[in-house]
Amino acid sequence: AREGITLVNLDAEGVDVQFRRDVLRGLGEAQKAVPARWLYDDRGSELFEDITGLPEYYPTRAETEILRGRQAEFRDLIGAGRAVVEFGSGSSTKTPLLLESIAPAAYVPLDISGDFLRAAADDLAARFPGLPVYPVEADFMRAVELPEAVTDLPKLGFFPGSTIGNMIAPTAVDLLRSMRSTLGEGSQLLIGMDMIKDVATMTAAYDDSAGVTAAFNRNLAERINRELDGTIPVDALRHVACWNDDHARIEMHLEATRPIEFTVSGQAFTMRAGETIHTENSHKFSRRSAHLLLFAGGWSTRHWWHDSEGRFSLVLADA
Ligand code: AVJ
Repeated sequence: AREGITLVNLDAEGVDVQFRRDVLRGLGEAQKAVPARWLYDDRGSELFEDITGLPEYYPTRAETEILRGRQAEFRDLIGAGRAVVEFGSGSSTKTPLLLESIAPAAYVPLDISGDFLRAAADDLAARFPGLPVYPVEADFMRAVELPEAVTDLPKLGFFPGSTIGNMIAPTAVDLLRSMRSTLGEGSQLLIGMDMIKDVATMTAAYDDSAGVTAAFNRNLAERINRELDGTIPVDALRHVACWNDDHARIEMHLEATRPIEFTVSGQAFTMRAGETIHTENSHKFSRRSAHLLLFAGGWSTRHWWHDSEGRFSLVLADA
């Protein structure tokens, strides 16, 4: 982490001030909305892990299929000896598949949460004895100074999971540009992007029959009640996942099933029946829109891989 930057800011009562600010501001807007990052507390991260195993949630399986099936091609196009810089603390299945295919010189996971980061880094170091691992606690939405040990190595950025799809275009472009400054001239980026497909498949992935995604979404309201002294009647909030065709994205909302009133940190709010809180966007891409977004962010696409059903892409791009 860079000096002088506090990643999590707690007030005297131990309340995350950024969380409170985002929630109070977001609930005050005409279309109520809370930034999606707040879905991922411990419980939310646990529920997301469960989501990745659901029959309807194809992205994780599709991306893993590519990482498993194309290892020889990664070796040819990326080559050995790079420092792999992962944006996010890494997944126990995806990251090893990449590392074992390209024989990197170092692994640098970047994450805003030190706890997840260190756990994932220890895990990885144990699986790859001899691979130097340099975890960096940082907000990768801004340019990050990498450890000195990797400055002279060529870099490969790794950003799987179509996490880029959570951002609206201007934020995504800012991030891609930050990644480019973090990684430097001559670097490569391997990025997962979920593709536009039939609406039923996309919608089902965010509205599973077991109700795990609904629990994940509702956990945000529970978290507000837990951490911000909220009185939201969570039982009056229904999980909604819908396709927004103009923006090519799945949106998650929490919809009031009846008129409700509640307080958060002492501030009063009301919702009409049918009114929603917008909780997440998950943008889907065509080859053209993906190429355009990457290009706007300073990256030229070099190679595309997709799974056997054409649902998900891994894109290799050059700085
Ligand atoms: C982890 C952000 C990529 O958008 O598909 C899954 C999150 N939300 N189900 C996605 C998510 C609901 C996921 N990302």
